Amino acid sequence: MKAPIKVTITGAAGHIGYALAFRVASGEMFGPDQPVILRLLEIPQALSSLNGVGMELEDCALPLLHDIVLTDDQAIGFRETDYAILIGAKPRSKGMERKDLITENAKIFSSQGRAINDHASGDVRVLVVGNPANTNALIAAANAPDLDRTQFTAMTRLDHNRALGQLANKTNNLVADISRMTIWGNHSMTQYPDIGNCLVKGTPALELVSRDWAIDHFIPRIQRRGAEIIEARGLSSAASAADAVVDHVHNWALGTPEGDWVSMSVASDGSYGIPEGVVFSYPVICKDGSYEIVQGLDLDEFSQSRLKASEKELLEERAIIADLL
Ligand code: NAX
Repeated sequence: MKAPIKVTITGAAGHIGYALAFRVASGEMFGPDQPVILRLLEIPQALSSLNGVGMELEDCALPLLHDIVLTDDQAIGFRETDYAILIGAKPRSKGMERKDLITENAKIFSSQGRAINDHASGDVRVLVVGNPANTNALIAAANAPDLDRTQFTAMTRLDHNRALGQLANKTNNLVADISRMTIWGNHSMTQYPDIGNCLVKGTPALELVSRDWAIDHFIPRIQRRGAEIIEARGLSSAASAADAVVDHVHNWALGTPEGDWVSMSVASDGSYGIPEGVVFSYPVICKDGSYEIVQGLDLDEFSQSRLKASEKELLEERAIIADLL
């Protein structure tokens, strides 16, 4: 039997964490023959609730789950971990300014970046989900000097999957028929869901749907999908967010399908004119546990202006937390 993979989930008693832990433990993230050890990290006030999650995990009698660690101690939570999934974050409270949200969360992610640096496996891979996810990933990476910034990513896979769903509906196809979807930029309202390179059963998507539909309906719908879910459920996306975490890490660890790519927010290497280091969502191809940004895609004037808008927002966010970098 393979050696277990250690997976840390922060905020594991929260909505997304609760939806995620069972799926990781049942083998969906790393495959049906790969045991896992779960390290679930919470704040002290949530430990009772976290204990309940631990009990339920035990009660599932999952053969791949070799151990469960429940803790509010970062040194224990990140000890020798292979994958750190950072979900726990401060929610935006009523009347809170965006700047305050960024500053509050910056404290959490700088501290977790240091703890990952000091305690995790040297080969750890980090996925930041807690918002503002891209800037939190930048902060965590900046506080982990012994690790490479390519080990830190942020999640735009939920946006990517939402985009696949909407295009499949519109063209009366299955999501499995669609390839080369791209989310560019920040996980925020400035993100740019781009079907310019998409293929539907091998046909360019823009031969099947109009550019006007993409601009007037598709893009704003993906950008606002989170709000649409909250309006309908009275709660934010949790199951679909957990599903996107499974997809993101699964592809990163085990590779993307031949001929396709996925969207991941990664440290820019200057690709497509984005300043180096900014954590920006790109189309990426994953293989053997690493990723490469897809190069050479044509971006028309409209697309370039969308990338610039997201870049501007990310640079503004970076300026707010510059003292932590
Ligand atoms: P919840 O409020 O249900 O859960 C958050 C959990 O994190 C709580 O149990 C809390 O005790 C814990 N927590 C807070 N600070 C912590 C810390 N320092 N260490 C460990 N645990 C800590 O929120 P939930 O709905 O699960 O959402 C979590 C985060 O995901 C939010 O920031 C949310 O905005 C973000 N999202 C990001 C998405 C993305 O695509 N990148 C999509 C979904 C989601 O909106």
